[in-house]
Amino acid sequence: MTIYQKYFTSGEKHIAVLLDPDKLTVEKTAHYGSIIENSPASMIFIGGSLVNKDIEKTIEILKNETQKPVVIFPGSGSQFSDKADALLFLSLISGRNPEYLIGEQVKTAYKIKKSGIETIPTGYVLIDGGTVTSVQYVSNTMPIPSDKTDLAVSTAIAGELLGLKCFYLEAGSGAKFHVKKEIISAVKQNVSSPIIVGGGIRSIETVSELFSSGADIAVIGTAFENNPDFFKTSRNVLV
Ligand code: 1GP
Repeated sequence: MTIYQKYFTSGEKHIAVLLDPDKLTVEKTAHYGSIIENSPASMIFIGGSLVNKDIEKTIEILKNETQKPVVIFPGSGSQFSDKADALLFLSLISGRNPEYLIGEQVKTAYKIKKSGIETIPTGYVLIDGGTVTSVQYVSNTMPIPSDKTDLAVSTAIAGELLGLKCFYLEAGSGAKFHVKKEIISAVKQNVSSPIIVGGGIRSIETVSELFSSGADIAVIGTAFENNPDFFKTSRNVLV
Protein backbone atom coordinates (compact mmCIF):
# COMPACT_ATOMS: atom_id res chain seq x y z
CA MET A 1 0.00 0.00 0.00
CA THR A 2 1.33 3.43 -0.85
CA ILE A 3 1.65 6.26 1.63
CA TYR A 4 -0.95 8.14 -0.39
CA GLN A 5 -3.43 5.26 -0.03
CA LYS A 6 -2.69 4.65 3.63
CA TYR A 7 -2.50 8.17 4.99
CA PHE A 8 -4.13 10.50 2.45
CA THR A 9 -7.17 8.73 1.03
CA SER A 10 -8.15 6.14 3.64
CA GLY A 11 -10.79 8.47 5.09
CA GLU A 12 -8.96 8.53 8.44
CA LYS A 13 -7.55 11.76 9.83
CA HIS A 14 -3.81 12.07 10.36
CA ILE A 15 -1.31 14.38 11.98
CA ALA A 16 2.11 15.09 10.47
CA VAL A 17 4.91 16.68 12.45
CA LEU A 18 6.95 19.07 10.34
CA LEU A 19 10.67 19.11 11.11
CA ASP A 20 13.06 21.65 9.64
CA PRO A 21 16.59 20.14 9.46
CA ASP A 22 18.19 23.55 10.04
CA LYS A 23 16.62 23.77 13.49
CA LEU A 24 17.88 20.34 14.56
CA THR A 25 21.04 18.90 16.04
CA VAL A 26 21.86 15.20 15.77
CA GLU A 27 20.72 14.69 19.38
CA LYS A 28 17.50 16.65 18.90
CA THR A 29 16.68 14.75 15.72
CA ALA A 30 17.02 11.41 17.49
CA HIS A 31 15.06 12.64 20.49
CA TYR A 32 12.23 14.01 18.31
CA GLY A 33 12.16 10.80 16.28
CA SER A 34 11.56 8.71 19.40
CA ILE A 35 8.92 11.15 20.70
CA ILE A 36 7.07 11.01 17.38
CA GLU A 37 7.28 7.21 17.34
CA ASN A 38 5.28 7.17 20.59
CA SER A 39 2.88 9.96 19.67
CA PRO A 40 -0.47 10.09 17.85
CA ALA A 41 1.29 11.64 14.84
CA SER A 42 1.23 9.32 11.81
CA MET A 43 4.13 10.69 9.83
CA ILE A 44 6.94 13.20 9.64
CA PHE A 45 7.16 15.92 7.04
CA ILE A 46 10.66 17.22 6.50
CA GLY A 47 11.77 20.39 4.73
CA GLY A 48 11.69 24.15 4.93
CA SER A 49 11.70 27.32 2.87
CA LEU A 50 15.51 27.39 3.24
CA VAL A 51 17.47 24.33 4.25
CA ASN A 52 21.25 24.46 4.63
CA LYS A 53 21.80 21.28 6.61
CA ASP A 54 22.04 17.78 5.18
CA ILE A 55 18.45 16.57 4.83
CA GLU A 56 19.58 13.03 4.06
CA LYS A 57 21.44 12.71 7.35
CA THR A 58 18.40 14.00 9.24
CA ILE A 59 16.22 11.36 7.57
CA GLU A 60 18.70 8.60 8.44
CA ILE A 61 18.75 9.59 12.11
CA LEU A 62 14.95 9.77 12.22
CA LYS A 63 14.64 6.35 10.64
CA ASN A 64 16.77 4.82 13.40
CA GLU A 65 14.21 6.06 15.90
CA THR A 66 10.85 5.65 14.22
CA GLN A 67 8.97 3.36 11.86
CA LYS A 68 6.66 6.20 10.89
CA PRO A 69 7.05 7.39 7.31
CA VAL A 70 9.19 10.39 6.48
CA VAL A 71 7.77 12.51 3.67
CA ILE A 72 9.74 15.31 2.07
CA PHE A 73 7.93 18.62 1.98
CA PRO A 74 10.45 20.51 -0.13
CA GLY A 75 11.07 24.24 -0.23
CA SER A 76 13.08 23.64 -3.40
CA GLY A 77 14.35 20.83 -5.62
CA SER A 78 17.64 20.66 -3.71
CA GLN A 79 15.79 19.24 -0.71
CA PHE A 80 15.06 15.97 -2.50
CA SER A 81 16.49 12.76 -1.05
CA ASP A 82 15.69 9.20 -2.04
CA LYS A 83 16.11 8.15 1.62
CA ALA A 84 12.59 9.40 2.35
CA ASP A 85 9.47 7.28 1.98
CA ALA A 86 7.63 9.73 -0.26
CA LEU A 87 7.82 13.21 -1.68
CA LEU A 88 5.13 15.86 -1.86
CA PHE A 89 5.69 16.94 -5.45
CA LEU A 90 4.51 20.49 -4.91
CA SER A 91 3.42 23.20 -7.25
CA LEU A 92 2.74 26.56 -5.62
CA ILE A 93 -0.51 27.09 -7.51
CA SER A 94 -1.69 30.12 -5.53
CA GLY A 95 1.38 32.00 -6.74
CA ARG A 96 2.42 33.37 -10.08
CA ASN A 97 6.12 32.69 -9.80
CA PRO A 98 7.07 30.24 -12.57
CA GLU A 99 10.04 28.93 -10.57
CA TYR A 100 7.71 27.51 -7.91
CA LEU A 101 4.94 26.55 -10.33
CA ILE A 102 7.14 24.40 -12.58
CA GLY A 103 10.79 25.55 -12.65
CA GLU A 104 12.13 23.74 -9.56
CA GLN A 105 10.14 20.68 -10.55
CA VAL A 106 11.76 20.50 -14.00
CA LYS A 107 15.24 20.83 -12.48
CA THR A 108 14.74 17.75 -10.29
CA ALA A 109 12.22 15.70 -12.28
CA TYR A 110 14.69 13.32 -13.91
CA LYS A 111 16.45 12.49 -10.65
CA ILE A 112 13.14 11.97 -8.82
CA LYS A 113 11.71 9.70 -11.49
CA LYS A 114 14.89 7.59 -11.58
CA SER A 115 14.87 7.16 -7.80
CA GLY A 116 11.49 5.43 -7.92
CA ILE A 117 10.31 7.30 -4.80
CA GLU A 118 6.58 7.65 -4.29
CA THR A 119 5.53 11.12 -5.40
CA ILE A 120 2.30 12.81 -4.35
CA PRO A 121 1.32 15.57 -6.80
CA THR A 122 0.27 18.37 -4.47
CA GLY A 123 -1.23 21.79 -5.13
CA TYR A 124 0.35 24.09 -2.59
CA VAL A 125 -2.03 26.92 -1.78
CA LEU A 126 -0.70 29.76 0.33
CA ILE A 127 -3.36 31.66 2.27
CA ASP A 128 -2.73 34.78 4.27
CA GLY A 129 -2.12 33.95 7.93
CA GLY A 130 -1.79 37.48 9.28
CA THR A 131 1.96 37.86 8.91
CA VAL A 132 4.63 37.68 6.21
CA THR A 133 5.98 34.14 6.46
CA SER A 134 9.24 32.68 5.13
CA VAL A 135 7.45 30.81 2.35
CA GLN A 136 5.83 34.02 1.14
CA TYR A 137 9.13 35.89 1.19
CA VAL A 138 11.28 33.15 -0.31
CA SER A 139 8.78 32.14 -3.01
CA ASN A 140 8.09 35.77 -3.84
CA THR A 141 4.40 35.03 -4.20
CA MET A 142 1.32 36.68 -2.82
CA PRO A 143 -0.91 34.57 -0.57
CA ILE A 144 -4.65 34.40 -1.22
CA PRO A 145 -6.38 36.86 1.15
CA SER A 146 -8.05 34.95 3.98
CA ASP A 147 -11.49 36.40 3.16
CA LYS A 148 -11.34 35.33 -0.51
CA THR A 149 -12.74 31.84 -0.13
CA ASP A 150 -13.82 31.82 -3.77
CA LEU A 151 -10.22 32.31 -4.91
CA ALA A 152 -9.00 29.44 -2.76
CA VAL A 153 -11.78 27.20 -4.11
CA SER A 154 -11.14 28.10 -7.76
CA THR A 155 -7.41 27.59 -7.26
CA ALA A 156 -7.99 24.10 -5.88
CA ILE A 157 -10.48 23.21 -8.61
CA ALA A 158 -7.99 24.35 -11.26
CA GLY A 159 -5.35 22.18 -9.61
CA GLU A 160 -7.65 19.20 -9.57
CA LEU A 161 -8.53 19.68 -13.23
CA LEU A 162 -4.80 19.69 -13.94
CA GLY A 163 -4.53 16.31 -12.25
CA LEU A 164 -3.13 17.20 -8.83
CA LYS A 165 -3.99 14.58 -6.21
CA CYS A 166 -3.79 16.56 -2.98
CA PHE A 167 -4.05 20.15 -1.73
CA TYR A 168 -1.97 21.73 0.99
CA LEU A 169 -3.72 24.77 2.42
CA GLU A 170 -0.86 26.67 4.02
CA ALA A 171 -0.92 29.73 6.27
CA GLY A 172 2.89 29.59 6.54
CA SER A 173 5.07 28.41 9.37
CA GLY A 174 4.51 30.50 12.48
CA ALA A 175 1.43 32.17 10.99
CA LYS A 176 -0.63 34.29 13.37
CA PHE A 177 -3.83 32.58 12.21
CA HIS A 178 -4.32 29.11 10.79
CA VAL A 179 -6.36 28.66 7.59
CA LYS A 180 -9.98 29.52 8.31
CA LYS A 181 -12.45 26.69 8.73
CA GLU A 182 -14.74 28.26 6.10
CA ILE A 183 -11.99 28.00 3.49
CA ILE A 184 -11.22 24.38 4.39
CA SER A 185 -14.86 23.31 4.19
CA ALA A 186 -15.47 25.21 0.95
CA VAL A 187 -12.43 23.60 -0.70
CA LYS A 188 -13.50 20.20 0.65
CA GLN A 189 -16.94 20.58 -0.91
CA ASN A 190 -15.46 21.36 -4.30
CA VAL A 191 -12.60 18.92 -4.74
CA SER A 192 -12.45 15.22 -3.99
CA SER A 193 -8.71 15.09 -3.28
CA PRO A 194 -7.37 14.96 0.27
CA ILE A 195 -6.58 18.22 2.03
CA ILE A 196 -3.54 18.97 4.17
CA VAL A 197 -3.77 22.03 6.41
CA GLY A 198 -0.78 23.67 8.07
CA GLY A 199 0.60 26.88 9.47
CA GLY A 200 -0.21 28.45 12.84
CA ILE A 201 -1.88 25.39 14.40
CA ARG A 202 -1.05 25.61 18.09
CA SER A 203 -3.35 23.19 19.87
CA ILE A 204 -4.86 19.79 19.51
CA GLU A 205 -8.33 21.31 19.90
CA THR A 206 -7.65 23.30 16.76
CA VAL A 207 -6.53 20.12 15.00
CA SER A 208 -9.89 18.51 15.87
CA GLU A 209 -11.79 21.56 14.60
CA LEU A 210 -9.87 21.58 11.33
CA PHE A 211 -10.51 17.85 10.91
CA SER A 212 -14.24 18.50 11.40
CA SER A 213 -14.08 21.23 8.77
CA GLY A 214 -12.67 18.82 6.19
CA ALA A 215 -8.90 18.65 6.69
CA ASP A 216 -7.54 15.13 6.22
CA ILE A 217 -4.03 15.84 7.49
CA ALA A 218 -3.00 18.55 9.97
CA VAL A 219 0.62 19.67 10.12
CA ILE A 220 2.24 20.73 13.38
CA GLY A 221 5.64 22.43 13.11
CA THR A 222 6.35 25.38 15.40
CA ALA A 223 4.12 24.16 18.25
CA PHE A 224 6.09 20.88 18.40
CA GLU A 225 9.45 22.64 18.10
CA ASN A 226 8.50 24.96 20.96
CA ASN A 227 7.12 22.12 23.06
CA PRO A 228 8.17 18.57 22.16
CA ASP A 229 5.70 17.39 24.85
CA PHE A 230 2.90 18.81 22.68
CA PHE A 231 1.22 15.43 22.26
CA LYS A 232 1.52 14.21 25.83
CA THR A 233 -1.60 15.98 26.98
CA SER A 234 -3.38 15.42 23.68
CA ARG A 235 -3.62 11.67 23.40
CA ASN A 236 -7.14 11.44 24.81
CA VAL A 237 -8.49 14.06 22.49
CA LEU A 238 -7.31 12.27 19.37
CA VAL A 239 -7.83 8.58 19.90
C1 1GP B 1 4.53 25.11 7.60
O1 1GP B 1 2.41 24.17 7.67
C2 1GP B 1 3.65 24.12 8.24
O2 1GP B 1 4.78 24.76 6.29
C3 1GP B 1 3.67 24.19 9.74
O3 1GP B 1 3.46 25.48 10.24
O4 1GP B 1 5.23 25.82 11.94
O5 1GP B 1 3.11 27.14 12.04
O6 1GP B 1 3.12 24.72 12.60
P1 1GP B 1 3.73 25.80 11.80
